[in-house]
Amino acid sequence: MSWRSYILPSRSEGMASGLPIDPYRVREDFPIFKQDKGLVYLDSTATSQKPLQVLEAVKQFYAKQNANVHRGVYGLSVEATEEYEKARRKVAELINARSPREIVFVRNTTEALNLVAYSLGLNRVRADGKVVLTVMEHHSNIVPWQIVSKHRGFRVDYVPITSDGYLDMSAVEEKLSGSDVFSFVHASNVLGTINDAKYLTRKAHEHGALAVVDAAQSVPHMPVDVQDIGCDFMAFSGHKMLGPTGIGVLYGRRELLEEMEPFMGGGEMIKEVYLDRSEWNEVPWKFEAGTPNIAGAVGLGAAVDYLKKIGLDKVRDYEHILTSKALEALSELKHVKIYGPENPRHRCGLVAFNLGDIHPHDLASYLDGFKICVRAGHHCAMPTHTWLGLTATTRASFYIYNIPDEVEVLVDALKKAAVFFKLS
Ligand code: 7TS
Repeated sequence: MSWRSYILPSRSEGMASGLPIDPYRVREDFPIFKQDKGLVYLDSTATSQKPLQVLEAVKQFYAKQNANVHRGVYGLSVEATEEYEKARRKVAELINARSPREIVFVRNTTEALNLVAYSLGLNRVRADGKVVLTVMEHHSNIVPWQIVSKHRGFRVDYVPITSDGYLDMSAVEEKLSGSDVFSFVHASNVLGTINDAKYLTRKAHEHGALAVVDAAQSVPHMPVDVQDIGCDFMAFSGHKMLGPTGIGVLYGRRELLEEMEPFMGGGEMIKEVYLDRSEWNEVPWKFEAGTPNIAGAVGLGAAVDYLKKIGLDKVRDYEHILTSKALEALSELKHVKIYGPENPRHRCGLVAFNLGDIHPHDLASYLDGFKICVRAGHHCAMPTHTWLGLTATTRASFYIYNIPDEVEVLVDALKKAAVFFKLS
């Protein structure tokens, strides 16, 4: 592949005044941008890049504190356990959980949602009951419920989407009637729509349903307070918020976690094991079978520190600026069709679009020729695409290390693509 890379402006040329975040300062912490100065990374919705502080925390753990947790009485193991539990406290504080005991470490959002679907679906949802989802869910909040409903027989129903890309609020009451669980996405990874999690939780509770929030695209990008929202469960991934892959979080209200059956069995999650039965450990360890991703949790703790130092309100404000700029610039292009709400205040930091009839995979490959990384496909949200009447879109997404000029780089490359693919 021969790269026709854009030269991104240096800090002095490109520094826009008055931004909530100095992205040039942020970029200095991310080795990937030093290694490749022409890289235009617009795929943080899939996974974020990692700052030195996170890399260093993981390295330090393995170099100096590595031992298994909750097992040894020797000093090193106690130290490793302390580091692991410290990370849990940081995550609890980030989302304002009442206690670190409400934070379960898992692999990712997918595992967190499977845990909830299996534990609630096998034990709590009535066989003649109903689980309500929305049409804008990621597959990880659809497929586990479908699998479990096959065993139990409960119905799975969906809140539809309006033509302008919002949840159809007029349908919420009717869908929730007779339901046991309402599991919904906080911010859509395709439409960008930010749903009112507090309102939806209240509606779930009014109907006697538990509220589960898929916060994979919200916790990394905006202040999120589980007590204010009032939800029963919340799922998110470390790798989308500057942390390592293989570490994710399930927040659950303590009373509920205590009542629930575990999702996986094995070491760590038990108090006593007999040949005919076992007794579970206390929460959250009851849900953490086997050796966890200790270094991953430590890395996530460092990512939380990093984000808190910047301030998630600033992260949100900065992404709003980038998203507004992208929406404006893309909508001026002749062949571009943008999906999701028009108002950038109602969106998170991503824009899914199509350019004429160019297949998103062809477009993404063309853009890759300029070192522009965008995602193409159904983004693990096939029902959302079916609703759009499409099989695929191209998606650009932003984070704290993106600079406003990268929007222009994308727009310029899209203009070239229109010529290259001979759009009339
Ligand atoms: N929920 C939402 C809203 C997501 O965007 C994703 C990942 C997940 C759940 C699953 O997260 P995981 O960490 O368990 O994989 N979304 C995407 C995406 O849009 N492109 O790649 C992954």
